[in-house]
Amino acid sequence: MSSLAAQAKEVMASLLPDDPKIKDLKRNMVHPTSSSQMTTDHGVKISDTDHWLTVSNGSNPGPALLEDQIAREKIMRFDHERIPERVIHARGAGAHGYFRVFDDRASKYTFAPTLTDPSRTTPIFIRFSTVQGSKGSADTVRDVRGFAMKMYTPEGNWDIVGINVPVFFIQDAINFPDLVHAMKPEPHNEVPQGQSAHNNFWDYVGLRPEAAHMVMWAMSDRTIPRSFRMMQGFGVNTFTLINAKGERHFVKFHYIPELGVHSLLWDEALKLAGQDPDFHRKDLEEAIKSGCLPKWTFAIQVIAEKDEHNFDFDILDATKVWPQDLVPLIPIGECVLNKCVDEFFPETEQVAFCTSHVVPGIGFSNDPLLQGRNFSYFDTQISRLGVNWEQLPINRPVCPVFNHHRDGAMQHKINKSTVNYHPNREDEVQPVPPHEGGYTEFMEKVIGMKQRVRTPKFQEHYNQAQMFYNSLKPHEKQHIIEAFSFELSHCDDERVYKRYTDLLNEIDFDLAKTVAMKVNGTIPDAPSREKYPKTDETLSQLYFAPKTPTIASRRIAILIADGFNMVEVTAVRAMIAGAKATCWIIGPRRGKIYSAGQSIGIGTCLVADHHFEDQRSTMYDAVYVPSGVEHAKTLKKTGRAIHWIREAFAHCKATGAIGEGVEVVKRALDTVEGVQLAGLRDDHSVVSSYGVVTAGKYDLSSVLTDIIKIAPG
Ligand code: HDE
Repeated sequence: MSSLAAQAKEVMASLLPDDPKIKDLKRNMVHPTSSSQMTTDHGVKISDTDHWLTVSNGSNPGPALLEDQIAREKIMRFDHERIPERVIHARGAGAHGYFRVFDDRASKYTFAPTLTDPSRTTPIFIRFSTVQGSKGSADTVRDVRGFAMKMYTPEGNWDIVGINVPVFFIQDAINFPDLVHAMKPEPHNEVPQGQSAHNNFWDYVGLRPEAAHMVMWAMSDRTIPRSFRMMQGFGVNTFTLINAKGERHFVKFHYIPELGVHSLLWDEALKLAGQDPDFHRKDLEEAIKSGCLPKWTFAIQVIAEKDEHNFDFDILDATKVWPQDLVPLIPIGECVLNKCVDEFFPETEQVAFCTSHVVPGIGFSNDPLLQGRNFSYFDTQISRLGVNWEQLPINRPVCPVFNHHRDGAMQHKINKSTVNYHPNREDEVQPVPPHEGGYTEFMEKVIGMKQRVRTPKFQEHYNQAQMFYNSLKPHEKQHIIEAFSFELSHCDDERVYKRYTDLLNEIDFDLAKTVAMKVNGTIPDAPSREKYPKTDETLSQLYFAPKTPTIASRRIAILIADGFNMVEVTAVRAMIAGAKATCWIIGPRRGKIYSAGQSIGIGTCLVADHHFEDQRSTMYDAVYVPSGVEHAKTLKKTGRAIHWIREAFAHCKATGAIGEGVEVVKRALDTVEGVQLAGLRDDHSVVSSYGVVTAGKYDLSSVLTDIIKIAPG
């Protein structure tokens, strides 16, 4: 077992025994072994599972008999394996973990012990998802990612059903079915899958300008994340916190990834969607299993009730962020994922979230999107999983559940009681007063006329879209321009792409002009409105880069062929492991690759994990080519190996080479202007150009020193 895996096992072992949710799930676990005997669902042992009962003369097959209850059961169970996939967020991956607060700093705002008691470790389950694509679509498509967390608290389950951007497309829940219909594959031909690049989506958002801000986020690098582990998370809607004095604050929830926020390039994302459609779910599993536990700081933004109207936007409008210079982030705790699911369907597929599931100390606001969500989630779980969905192992709370709800499909509880109503003569199952922990709504004075209305501040749509764009770095802006150019070029209805390029001019003149020129849209003559002056540096994903740069959990490919330098590769691998990255040997074939000075078939070798064709540079974060005369000669002649290096370079990945390896990299990049590689030299100096790091030589003594310094144990 690798040292990282051992470390991970240790971390998990230290955490899991006390984890009440994992203990709870164990009640339903079955552990089949080689001595487990096969039975029907009603428990009768089965002697033959391979041959349908037939009438046969022994030499020709005869008719199959319907009386074969064993075959019938097997086929019928299979026929009914599928349940409806989620109407949106169908494709996802999840993991278990825990949440802890640093101290009681949030007690100023809430009395919820989960957010205030540092001695408490709350089990969590997080499911990440894409939105548009169906269950079998690819992971790396351009799409917002779901970021839904269930906390199993002693006061009941609390779900924060968030995403990886801070705003949403619409303000009022009544528009949601239209939005989703427009975004999903078109009704006449069910095209496209896992993409928003089509007429209906751009038609809808062009006619609904409140979507402008979120569309900017959707076209940014945020929607092509490198990993679920490298995404920020946002609760988006405005909730409320209630403290022990009965005071209420508005709150937004945030997650900040320990590893920083990182994205793929669009070309990588496109290629990965075909080369490895499971890239993100595999990444999550690989990180947890190798001991690089995904971790986020959990933070809140709070606004006192009295300050609700002090902003130029409505704080209950989900298309707006609360700029952090006005409402600072308060880090209060951390979320860590430490256990992969044991079986996908009962855990990741059956987990079901509800925004309406909050615990005492946390409440809702009049955010019109949230109000609608509070209805929709419970409702959709009934159609997906049945009315007793909260009894499913992954969804059931770790605290006692008693009430007078009864029956329904798949009821698992057997209430030993003669009464199932309240009040009852036995005083059984009574409501709990607030001071003993019963949930109570905040008393709020509400005066108004019953009407369908969008209040004035909800009618301003472009200020924050501009603020977002103007807060980005030049390369982030360039990526947005390219994303719009890609998406609108996929729309072939002139009304659609012309209207959207018109709308872009409300956000930025240059953006609108450049995109319009690219997609044959409406080229503006002048900006259609004044620039909104505000910027917020925290909107750029670079803002959340870790203070100390790290390669932890990154995937590094070492390209080798027979004749490579074993001592050097051993040293580099040890260094990579020491830095908690993972290292993969890629060679001309999977299996043994022999080092310099060895005859092929005998002597020291490394086992290549993959060959150049079965994996691509897109699946790795960096590439390294060691020294070795024969090895370099082979790689220089191998088109796919040369392509690996070129492609990695084009995707701005770090590329390293030593000794003769430099010649290989030079060969790959010889047509790239501006990249001057040092080539073979006698010294040990390191030269870096455009992310390509080369060294003339790596001498044995320093290699050994490095191994000793880094090798674990
Ligand atoms: Fe959802 N959303 N949503 N949504 N949503 C669902 O519930 C809905 C919204 C989000 O991993 C559905 O169980 C309405 C905002 C995530 O299981 C459904 C409205 C945000 C997930 C539903 C919204 C989200 C869902 C489909 C507008 C970000 C996946 C399956 C009022 C803050 C959760 C399901 C998982 C799933 C309804 C808007 C996030 C139909 C009506 C805003 C992460 O109930």
